Amino acid sequence: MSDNTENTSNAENPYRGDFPILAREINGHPLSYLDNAATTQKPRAVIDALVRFYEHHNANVHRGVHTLSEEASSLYEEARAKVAAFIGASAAEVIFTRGATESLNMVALGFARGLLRPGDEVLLTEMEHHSNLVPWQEAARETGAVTRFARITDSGTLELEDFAAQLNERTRLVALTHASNVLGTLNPVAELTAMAHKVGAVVVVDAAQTAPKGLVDVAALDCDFLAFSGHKMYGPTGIGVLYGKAALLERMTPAFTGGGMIAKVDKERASWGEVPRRFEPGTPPIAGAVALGAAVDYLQGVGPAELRRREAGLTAYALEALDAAEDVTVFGPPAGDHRTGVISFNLRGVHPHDVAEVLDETGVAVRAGHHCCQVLMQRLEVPGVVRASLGLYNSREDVERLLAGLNRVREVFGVSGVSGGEAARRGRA
Ligand code: 7TS
Repeated sequence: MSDNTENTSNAENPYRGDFPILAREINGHPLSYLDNAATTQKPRAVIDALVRFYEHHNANVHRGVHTLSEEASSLYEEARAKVAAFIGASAAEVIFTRGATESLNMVALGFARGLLRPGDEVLLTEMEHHSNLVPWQEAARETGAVTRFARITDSGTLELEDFAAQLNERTRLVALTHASNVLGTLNPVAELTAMAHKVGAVVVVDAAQTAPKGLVDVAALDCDFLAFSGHKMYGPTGIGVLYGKAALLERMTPAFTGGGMIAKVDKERASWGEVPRRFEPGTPPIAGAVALGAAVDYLQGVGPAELRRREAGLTAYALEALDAAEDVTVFGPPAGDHRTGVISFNLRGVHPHDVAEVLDETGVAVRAGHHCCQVLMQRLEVPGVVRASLGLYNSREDVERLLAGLNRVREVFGVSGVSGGEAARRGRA
């Protein structure tokens, strides 16, 4: 069992109290929120930043000379600087978007469509979220390029030899996830980027699942573009980030145009303003950006090492318990440095949605289904999986409530509930 690094009970978790929603009861039970890969809950500091902005500083940005507009503009730009520092970028390389999906689409629309020619290849992996798959599929379809998929192993890691074998002089773009939202697999992005750069490909990284863990350092990864969402990193919905290397952003065409992003407009044409605002037409999600800055402050207050240490310990604990149950199939790599706290599994004889529904009756929030990864579901040969994904405020109590909830599922559906440990004690394992 892992060392005593996690608090056993929710009451002892030093962060849980920062999140007001976690005081809620669900179906008469305390809430064990284990759906953090979908979205995280918000700490008081982030909620307060939103309220403070609207109560004291609200105005449009970069337009007025009045005091409020200047305050709003500087808060918005301060947030950009905080996000840039958080990922090791410069502020001019950080574009605020509505989320990871929009960020990836902006690159597909504004960069890939200009880059790809008939016969060119886009290399993806079998573990991509639809948001990092469909935009490339569409870009390929429109340009006559083809998409290829690097395979994954049976334990849910990327097959590095296959990735290497599929890279060739026709590979113009590689789009891959930093961590899988289903398997928890952490991909060796720095290594993969170096391989892709050797054949001259542009590398786009989906960091939706790793930004919340403080794992993104664009200088170390050396990727060309990188996308993530605020709402998965304890910030608000409706705000996200596209990072791009300065030279590539200069080459990218704005996918969306309008006010606030131009240098000059006449009846025939317009010229673009400076990067990054060239890619932020219209009124941006100002309050969201400011509150994302507060989320970054919060995460930096906790510290990436602490985030990782807590999650790794709790992940090992949960995986050990689930692996011990002979009627549970766990997908993804074993506990260790190469995975996050996203734990997907199926309970034999019960549909994933039924598992999630009964767990909800016990106050345990998990997600079930294909998790926007239908290519991965085909590879795993399952219609869907149950996913428990850990956040900063989870403790062993949440994992224990998940395990107890699974016993309830077994009771309700009349399926066997002998755990590996019990089976061994009874001499049946
Ligand atoms: N990429 C990955 C790896 C994701 O996990 C998600 C969202 C996205 C992209 C898209 O992010 P969005 O904020 O633009 O929607 N993943 C999930 C999930 O796993 N369950 O709900 C949303």
